[in-house]
Amino acid sequence: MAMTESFYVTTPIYYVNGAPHLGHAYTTIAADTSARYHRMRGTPTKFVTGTDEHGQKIEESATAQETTPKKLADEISETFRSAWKALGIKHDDFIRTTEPRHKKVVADIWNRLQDSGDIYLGSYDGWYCVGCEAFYQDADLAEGKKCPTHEKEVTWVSEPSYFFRMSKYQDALIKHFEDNKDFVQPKGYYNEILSFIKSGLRDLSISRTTFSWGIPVPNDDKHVIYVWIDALTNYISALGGPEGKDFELFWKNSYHIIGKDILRFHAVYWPCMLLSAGLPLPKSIVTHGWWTVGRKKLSKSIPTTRVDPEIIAKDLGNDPLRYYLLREIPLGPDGDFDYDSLFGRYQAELANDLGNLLNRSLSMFNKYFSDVPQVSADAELKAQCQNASNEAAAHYEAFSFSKGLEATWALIRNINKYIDENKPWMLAKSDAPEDKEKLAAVMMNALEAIAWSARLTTPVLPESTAKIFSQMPIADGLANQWPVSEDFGKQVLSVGAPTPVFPRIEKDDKDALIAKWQAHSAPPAEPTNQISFDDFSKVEMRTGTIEAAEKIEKAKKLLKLSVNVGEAKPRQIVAGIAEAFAPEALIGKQVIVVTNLKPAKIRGVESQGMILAVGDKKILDLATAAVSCPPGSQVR
Ligand code: ME8
Repeated sequence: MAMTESFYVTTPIYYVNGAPHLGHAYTTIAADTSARYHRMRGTPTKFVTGTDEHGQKIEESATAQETTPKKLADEISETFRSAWKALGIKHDDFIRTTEPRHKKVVADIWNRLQDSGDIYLGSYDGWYCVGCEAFYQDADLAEGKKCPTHEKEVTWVSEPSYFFRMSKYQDALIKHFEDNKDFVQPKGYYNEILSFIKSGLRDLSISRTTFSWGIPVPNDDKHVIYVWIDALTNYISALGGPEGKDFELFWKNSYHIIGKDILRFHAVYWPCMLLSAGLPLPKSIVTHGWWTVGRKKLSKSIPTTRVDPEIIAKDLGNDPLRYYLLREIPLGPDGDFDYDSLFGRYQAELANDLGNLLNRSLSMFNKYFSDVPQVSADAELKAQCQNASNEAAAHYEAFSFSKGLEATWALIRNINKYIDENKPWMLAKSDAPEDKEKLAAVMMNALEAIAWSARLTTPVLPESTAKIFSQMPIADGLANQWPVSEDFGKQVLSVGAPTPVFPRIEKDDKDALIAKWQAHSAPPAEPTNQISFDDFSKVEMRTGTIEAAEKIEKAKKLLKLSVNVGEAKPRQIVAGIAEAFAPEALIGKQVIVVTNLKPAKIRGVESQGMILAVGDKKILDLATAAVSCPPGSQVR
């Protein structure tokens, strides 16, 4: 991608059926990183995220939670907003599909499709997955009529529906793919979706009548607009619609970052809608894989695999989490989240390679100098810096964050090597004037290169570079600009005392953090001791009066009682209360008896019920009623 006059990046707008997890954070962090990079290049940038609030799925979630869809949407939309705030995401807009500014544009798009003669009324009979909010053909379904993504049974839908003539755009879309090889990236996803389009596009059902939580179809409010038509339109309603000023500036350079689960909607439905509406297509659909935990997809609906990005970031910092997610896997394939690799990268790459480089350089500098000396640039180190910038820039522009970081870390390792080879600590011991000069040159070149590499990491590590530049202030404005050749030698203004930006984490602390995060993310344990009401109501309890009590031979703890429970004959009950009560103290006492317990022999004596006692280890009293009741009164 050449330098552009604008940059527009979006995340999917997330469903408000559950709080954000690491997967949502990943997409949002990726978009945030590319927006930060383009802002550093001085490109007018817009980064939009938001929430997808209509549809059957949200209506059903609201009903299940005994609330209204709007209340649920307000509440969960806010959890996304606050998660992004906590994670230091700097979006320019947060769009909600329940906002009037969005609904207006959705109606406009519908009318454009209609004006193109692409909407007709019919009826839809087929499978629907509420989880995906998607229609499925028989051939698409997994065994047992299950949705391939959610592995939940799909439902049969039969209702009147408006249809969109998507089939009409098959050829135009294939041509667009062929003319724009980066329309979907990475390449694997491009090929997959192109062959899907070539296999034939069907018309799409674009309205529903069996629920009401959605945007009504213009002029036919018995129908609500299919939630994906509604949701996809957010990308242009956030720009003020096709007539908006932002649309003109940004749309031509628009990039949708999404997960592979929603590729078809973005790479097939959305471009066909835009073709029909007479609008240009987005520049590219940037598709990533799934984060898994123990190879299981993270999901709002399968809580065992929920990993909470906020708690990790709170304990470890936002930047280490960003670094791990963007460095660990290239954008495209799936990746398995692993706490050990998170800490491994933290320790080796952040604490050692970068953190320690900064620490030791600042300490040495402060030991040897009080002012920043003027020196000339080391040509080789400067060239390495420039190359790293070029490489990292190309990778960030191609959304290859992992490679961008790799190029930056190659530079960081070279700076470490530069220091090791030039041994400033040896130069400092020498009184020779040329060694003094060399010491100044080595230290200043190292610090310039550190400042440079910190600037290259800024899109991914914005909070850490701010800390670095508070210890080693650089010339005005440069911290927020992508470094260019003439900056080298003019960055570092002064050198303060080092404070570790990535403090080392000892093994015990690491283990404690992992245990804490795992406990936090585990689903609340299902209580195993619960019984149902039906179970409880099987127990029959009545009041009784003890008429006789005696010890049982050779059984220290047992008494044999005769208890009147309102029947023709008193019950014989064996009770383990001999250590708490003398037999004579019990005569006439009112107790509560379980009367439908199967008779059992205890030490050879039949027991025809059980009396209820109070106390943990030691018996403190026998359960009774506070008032005197006729024997046999029911206890409920
Ligand atoms: O699909 N790994 O919303 P959604 C990586 N509302 N990314 C993941 C992920 C995982 N395990 N799980 C989710 C919707 N994501 C629609 C979008 S857009 C017009 C409408 C991320 O809440 C990934 O970006 O189900 C995925 O595409 C998105 O969350 C789905 O979020």
